[in-house]
Amino acid sequence: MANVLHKTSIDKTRREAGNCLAGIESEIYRHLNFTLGHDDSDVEPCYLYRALAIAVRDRLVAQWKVTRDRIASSGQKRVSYLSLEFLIGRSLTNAVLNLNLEDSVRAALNKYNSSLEESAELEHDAGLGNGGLGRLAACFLDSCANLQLPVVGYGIRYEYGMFHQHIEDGRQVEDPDHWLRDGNPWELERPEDTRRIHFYGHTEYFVDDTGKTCVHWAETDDVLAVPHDMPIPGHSNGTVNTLRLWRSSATDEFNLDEFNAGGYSEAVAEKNLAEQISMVLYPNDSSENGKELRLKQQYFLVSASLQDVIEEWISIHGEDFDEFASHNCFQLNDTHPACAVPELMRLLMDEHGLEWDDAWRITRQCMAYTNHTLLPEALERWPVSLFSRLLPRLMEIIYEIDRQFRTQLAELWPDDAAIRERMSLVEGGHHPHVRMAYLAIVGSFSVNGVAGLHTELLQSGLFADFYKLWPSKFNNKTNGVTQRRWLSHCNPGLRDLINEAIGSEWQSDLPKISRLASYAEDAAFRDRWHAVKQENKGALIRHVLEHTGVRFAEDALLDVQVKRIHEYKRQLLNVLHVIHLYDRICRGDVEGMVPRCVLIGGKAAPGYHVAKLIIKLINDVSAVVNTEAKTDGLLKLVFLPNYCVSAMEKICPATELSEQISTAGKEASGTGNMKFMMNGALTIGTLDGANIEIRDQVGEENFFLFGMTAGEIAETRQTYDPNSLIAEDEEILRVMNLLESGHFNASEPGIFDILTAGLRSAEDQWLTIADLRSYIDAQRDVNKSYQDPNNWNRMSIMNTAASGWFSSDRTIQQYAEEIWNVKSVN
Ligand code: 26Q
Repeated sequence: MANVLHKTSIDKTRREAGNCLAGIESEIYRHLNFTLGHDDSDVEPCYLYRALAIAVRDRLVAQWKVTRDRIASSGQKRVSYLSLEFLIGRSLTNAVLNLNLEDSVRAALNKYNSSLEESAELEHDAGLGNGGLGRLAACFLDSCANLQLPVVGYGIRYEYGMFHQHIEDGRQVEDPDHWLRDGNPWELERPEDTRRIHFYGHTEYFVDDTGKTCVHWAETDDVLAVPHDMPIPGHSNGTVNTLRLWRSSATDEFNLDEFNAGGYSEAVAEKNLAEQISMVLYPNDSSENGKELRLKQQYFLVSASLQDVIEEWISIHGEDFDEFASHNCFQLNDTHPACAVPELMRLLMDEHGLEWDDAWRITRQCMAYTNHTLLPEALERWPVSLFSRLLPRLMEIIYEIDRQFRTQLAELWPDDAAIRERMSLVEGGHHPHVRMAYLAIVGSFSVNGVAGLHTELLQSGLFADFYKLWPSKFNNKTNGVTQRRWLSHCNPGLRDLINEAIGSEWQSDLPKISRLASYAEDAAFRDRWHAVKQENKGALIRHVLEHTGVRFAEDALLDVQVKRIHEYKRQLLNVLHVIHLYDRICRGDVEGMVPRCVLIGGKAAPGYHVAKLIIKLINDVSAVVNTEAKTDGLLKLVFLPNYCVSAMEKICPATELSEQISTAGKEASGTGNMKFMMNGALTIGTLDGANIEIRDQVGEENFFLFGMTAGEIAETRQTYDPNSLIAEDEEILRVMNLLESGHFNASEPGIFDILTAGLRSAEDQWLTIADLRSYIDAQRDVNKSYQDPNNWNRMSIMNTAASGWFSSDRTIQQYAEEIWNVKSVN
């Protein structure tokens, strides 16, 4: 007991040291002068940022080691979160606030005539993800550190993250994101933990001294995985967890033979090949693209991470794996790391001598799989031919898992050969494929969806056969987002107002934010709430003006849709509504119309032509709408280029209306919807993904619902006739006529024909026209509610007050209790 007290008091002293003003100021000075070699007299902002970042990092490093030791000595079960994406964004403000350093940092920067905001803006986003799935992984790490859970994130240190987007002539142009070019103060390279990864080659069978048949994966091309660790601080709790990102590097011996043969260039070229693996993040988030390099990335991450965990296990327990599964859990972020199933089998059998049955029992006890999509085109399938060539030993293991699984199915349903084909891990035919989702399901003890409806649809549709076989494997974990980044840090004005009203406990216990509900009836509080929103709008309006040249009005309803551009997310539906408003304005039908500014942002996958055309349409409609004199003071539309984490930090505090308008049954969860709600935006949305739960929490009177349910969508598909719907609705007909007459693309006739033909097609997957009337009507309700600021502000407060359920702390607590079976270490 005395020991424990002693340790706690050290931690407390450390935490307090984090708040010492003279400390941080002198450390910035020291790093400026000695670490960076700059004169203190005339400091450039970028050096000030770096000196500050290193000073803050030093504090993290001290707590980091304490956290590691504490976890090691606890002997607790550990979780590895395996993900090809971690969309971290910036780290400076996050670290400063979590360390309670805000006041001292501000004071120190003040002496250099600078500010925390100025420094923060100089940091490049760590854009190591596409969108929802990657940002979810980042929110989860934040919550794990906040809850002091022993969870390590494992990912890839891409040299180039998500591309930057700019617009030329209305079209998306991609620029490389060389985010590491100025160095990265938020990582520590750990060459001592380098791992070796095998590719290609073939397998050889031999009998060892004990008479056991063993497998050797021979003549491989090897690559090294070098870890770079990023600190993940908890919220003022002394915990700093780890995100371990792997960089690929050539092996040392790669060039010897070639050098000796005089093949210098060949040797260097080979080095490039090895280093390609961690070079770039694949920028598609909704369809697999079948590239060999992508499969290499997946295996690279998985093998390095599993070896890491096993090495650490052996350093403590030796080669005894009996307790391995009760001390380790691997959470697979979608199927991207699903190779972990056969790779853990391989490591346990080929490298550590376990028998198949023992290895299989362990594997199935420690793998858990999260599904993030219902779109069939996004389900990963890899050609057996590619798999066998790149990872021959893994392919053999998959075939054996499949053989045993089929045997089990044959015993259960001897007369049903069809179900064996349907459920097999290897899809037959002339070009057989590995079904990664089925591999993940068969190899895991838990399969979860990311929102209530999504999990139900997985169980009744995509994975129905597996649900019938193993109902208890399936569970739901509705997504959440971290209120630290998505309210406290990005919206300090609202944070302070909330703290004043109800205290600050909500920052690590979001359900407490429900105490705000009673303030919705307080007129003075509503005015202050409104004032904060107006101030945030002002800041965003300046940002939009600077980046697009379009000036939004302060008194206009700020209506926002930011997310990846995809047909199922229906940015087109939003544009059709804008065209409808434009048409009404041109006709003079403006009675009661509140001024509205519509902002759309998001990236299109570079190979997704229709998504790119939607961006072009938004820009072309915007050019016409914003220059028409009649719309002045009533309507504006802009496409804000390069939507990313740090852009969302400016956008969500200012947003009044959040557009969550996907075709029901298509958006697994959505997480932007939660960020907007937390910041007091009202949602106009379909009954899709987590929108359903948002509406349940906030009440139907505080949510603008429209559109068909997932069930109605499925039914309507059979008889869908968009042309009749258009012909029978005069307002919709006018919108289509404007679009089809070339009104928005006079200089490039016909460019949007693909889009209009899609809208009119009975085969339209997204049923945009089917929901348009209902959407226009719901937007009329929005308009009406906005006319009365008292009413609107009341609803806005109620949205923030009802957002408690959508903290990723809640989500992670559920993962910890219901899947991982881990407890906090403190
Ligand atoms: C797959 C193979 C090859 C290359 C890329 C990919 C790939 C990469 C990323 C496929 C999908 C993704 C990302 C998917 C994603 O972000 N899904 C979103 O996940 C969120 C978090 O659960 C949900 O809220 C969203 O509804 C879901 O669309």
